[in-house]
Amino acid sequence: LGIVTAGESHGPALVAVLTGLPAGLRLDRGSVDADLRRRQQGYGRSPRQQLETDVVEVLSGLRHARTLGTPLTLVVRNADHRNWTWGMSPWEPEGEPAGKGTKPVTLPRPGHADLAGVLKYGHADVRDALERASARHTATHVAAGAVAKALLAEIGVTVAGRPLEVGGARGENGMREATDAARKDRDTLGGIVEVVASGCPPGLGSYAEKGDRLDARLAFALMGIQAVKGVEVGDGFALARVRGSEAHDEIDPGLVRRTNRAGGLEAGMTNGEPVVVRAAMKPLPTLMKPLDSVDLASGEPSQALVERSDVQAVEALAVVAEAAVAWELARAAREKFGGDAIEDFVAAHRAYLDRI
Ligand code: EPS
Repeated sequence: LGIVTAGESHGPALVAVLTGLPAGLRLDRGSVDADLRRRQQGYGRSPRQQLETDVVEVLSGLRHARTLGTPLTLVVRNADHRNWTWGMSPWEPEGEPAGKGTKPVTLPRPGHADLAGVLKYGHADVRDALERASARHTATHVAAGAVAKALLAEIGVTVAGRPLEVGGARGENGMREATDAARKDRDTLGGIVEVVASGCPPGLGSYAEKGDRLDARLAFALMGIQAVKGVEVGDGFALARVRGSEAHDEIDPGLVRRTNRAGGLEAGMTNGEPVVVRAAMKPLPTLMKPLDSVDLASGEPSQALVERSDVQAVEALAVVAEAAVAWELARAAREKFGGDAIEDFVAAHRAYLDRI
């Protein structure tokens, strides 16, 4: 499976092109849109989410809700673009400047792509960096993740993400209280999410090479999400503090494990237990009470850009992380079971289970 995404946060649309899907996979539009909606919800989200009602459009690769085995093109439009038609015009804008994005941004936010982005690419306007770096484009990865989950469902694999902590607080009420307190202080928060994949057969991924290891690939997939600063597989860092006798998952007859400290992954392969991974998100870098920065136009000390922002987006991250894990597992399953046609994929999975 391959994926290429494109699109700016306030441009006309976000796009994903998915390659390598078996033909004949049934997709349900409602399920894709439901995941897009889940990503937009969550306590502490930005007012931007009231402007957007993300839905998927398909431009290629699908006929009568079944994949054709050809590139599947998914589009999510940015409703907010109507306020940025001059500011984000792909071509030389026509007429007088109007709407948003008409003045260059020169106040980089610590923690965002702003400073390194303009230095790297030689942009004069921070907007030229922040638009693509924005977590808005996680919408396309969530749509792709919904497709991956449909493929995984064919072999009985389910993937679910959930928030564990917001700003160090646990439990629904604790997370809300922490969010309210940060909002009141015009500050932002991060948090921790967990994704569990059940029904994975043993042997997805491989120890043959670094790049084949599924734990490494899942870490890559999660670290690639905006604002993620840490990834843990199973008991992760805690395993470094216990003895071997308390760290490993002993094997019972029937080849089941008494514990799952490894998070379902040994030597870069699934071992038949649920895959458990966690991702840590830093606090969002757009603060209503801005951090110190430098005005790139004058070189003088100043304060960072203040725009509307989420207080926290940890629930959104849970959905995005679920999609990332689903995508990587679907990729590993497609490598293991092949399948130009969905029937071949399912039959190879069944034959493998019979063998083991
Ligand atoms: C984001 C900044 C905000 C967020 C955005 C990610 O956008 P805006 O500048 O338009 O208010 O709302 O996330 C989304 C739009 C989304 O759909 O998740 C950023 O800088 O990363």
